[in-house]
Amino acid sequence: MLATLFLTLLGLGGCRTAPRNDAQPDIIKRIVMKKWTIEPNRIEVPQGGEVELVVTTTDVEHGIAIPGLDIREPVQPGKETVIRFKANTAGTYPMSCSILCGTGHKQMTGVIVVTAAVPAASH
Ligand SMILES: [Cu+2]
Repeated sequence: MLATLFLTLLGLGGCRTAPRNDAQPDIIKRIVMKKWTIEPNRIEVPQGGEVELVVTTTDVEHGIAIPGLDIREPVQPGKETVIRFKANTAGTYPMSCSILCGTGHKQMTGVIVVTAAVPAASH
């Protein structure tokens, strides 16, 4: 219901900056980066879904890198980094911070899990 409302509002012509991929997202996930975690550090999305990631930082500049999905974007304080992708292939895609941000930089890791499509009956 909320998603429908959100999409309706978008359809009415909000002045949102357009991400690279203009397909409407099925799934929107927020990611918060900070010294030295990525929260949540595990995100599951269903195969075939149009996914939007909204990434923010609560301290310094970080970067979100998901090499298996060809994603690498800076994440700056006070801004939302909006990334869209289609989850074509099931699997586990490691994500990490791509900008050296201090001693705990290497701890900033997580995974995007694209779960294989299942029969509709299970929904
Ligand atoms: Cu970082």
